[in-house]
Amino acid sequence: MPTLQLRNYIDGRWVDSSTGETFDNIDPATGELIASVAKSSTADVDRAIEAARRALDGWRLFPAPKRGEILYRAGEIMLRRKDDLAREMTREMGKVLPEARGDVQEGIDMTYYMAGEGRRQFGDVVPAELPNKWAMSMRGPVGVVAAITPWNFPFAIPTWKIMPALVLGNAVVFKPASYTPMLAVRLVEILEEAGLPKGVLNLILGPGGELGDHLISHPAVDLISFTGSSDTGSHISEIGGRLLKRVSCELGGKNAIVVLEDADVDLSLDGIVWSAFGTSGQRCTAASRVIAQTGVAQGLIDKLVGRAKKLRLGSGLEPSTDVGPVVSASQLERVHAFIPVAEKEGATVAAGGHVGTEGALAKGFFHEPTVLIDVKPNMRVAQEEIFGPVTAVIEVSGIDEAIKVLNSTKYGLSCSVYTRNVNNAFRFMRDAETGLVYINAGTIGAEIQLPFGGTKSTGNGHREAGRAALDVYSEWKSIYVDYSGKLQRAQMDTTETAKTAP
Ligand code: UN1
Repeated sequence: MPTLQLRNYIDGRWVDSSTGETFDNIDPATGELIASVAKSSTADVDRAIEAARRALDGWRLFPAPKRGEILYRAGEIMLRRKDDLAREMTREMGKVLPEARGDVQEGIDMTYYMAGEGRRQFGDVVPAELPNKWAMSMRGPVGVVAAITPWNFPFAIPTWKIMPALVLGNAVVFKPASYTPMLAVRLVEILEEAGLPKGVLNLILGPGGELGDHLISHPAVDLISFTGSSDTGSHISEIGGRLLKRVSCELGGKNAIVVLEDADVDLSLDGIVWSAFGTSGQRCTAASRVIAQTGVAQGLIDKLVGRAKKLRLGSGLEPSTDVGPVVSASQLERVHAFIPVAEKEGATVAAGGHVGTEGALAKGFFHEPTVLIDVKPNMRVAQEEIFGPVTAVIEVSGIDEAIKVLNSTKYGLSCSVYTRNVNNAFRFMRDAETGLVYINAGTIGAEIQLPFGGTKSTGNGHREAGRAALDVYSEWKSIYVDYSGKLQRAQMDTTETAKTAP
């Protein structure tokens, strides 16, 4: 069978890289070649941006409800193709099939939600301080959006950026992670089929680095929306900041599940196993810390170790698999390098800790679900994002210490507390310095109708999803209409006009 070719999409056409160069797309469970992918040059990036710029005016003037209808049609196509998309996702980046279906579903949810915004995009009409004067605000597009997306949610996260951008009348240049070009191509195909006019959405494939820098520093790009590591986010913000572009970053996390002595410990175990080892720990919301109160710590550790050891590694396409591979050989190396770091600092590996090498596992990039104990809050494994199936258990004396430890990292994305005490739950909701807080549930699984994002080094103050996403992808315009037929001076004529008002 000839190798699948994945191409760029520029100005409504599927095209090879201008240099003809390609790179390989690899199945992380087997090491097999899935596709040959266009490796774009900076000239391709220029073409994509120019096409977006040309399409912008027509799209801005296309009625928003009609833009929403295209999104709605895209959502219908996604729903019909859900299983095929999920299967391709599992092959491309490894997550187990039910989770891949969840990723596609999250994309469908976001697409429908933003389709509805075609008929909303509310502004305000407010009273003016002068007579015979009208005051209102409305949203308009920002311009050309560079959407730079990660491989861990290769379908959902692109929809978080592309759908609000499109429904608000922006044109987009989409640069997905180089590990997941296939799902990016599928998403663009769906929008093309749904009737998106040419040039409104353009796809550029290839590794970041030079390509990414060229994209974000191009004068015709107005907004950069990025999800990925804090280091790259800071690099992008530096360039974008210097050029006064709008930059929205969704970055790392070091999320924790707190288990207090008044918790349902067995329930917390389900949440911990799901949040720490689901998606092989490769979610920015993954629970890579467990903060346990002394009275329940040992029992919790014993059960958690038992559960972690029972999880089956394997291809995400096999129904018997609990935990799939990590995305690449280099990611496997990065994750595994944390084990000696933890041991050197005095932590103990209580479960897992090895790279999977038995049988078929040797061909892919597998890491055993790992539980670290004897962890102190300042150790590297308790502070740094690992992005793999590794979680660190920290013991604390009570809720005060738990909240202090929870907030002691540079990140602030997600957290949870297990407690049956309503007072503790409310204190936790108030004092947790994270963008997402869960009570009696794990740290993963945010729904698209609420804001998604975090504090501190997790981002730069923006939120994706929900109504909040509209603020990233639109400019407010405040409009005053004076129909008095004379010069009226705001802030100065108020008393006078009050006296003379009809
Ligand atoms: C991510 O890992 O970057 O809340 C996104 C969750 C998912 C999204 C995760 N809905 O875990």
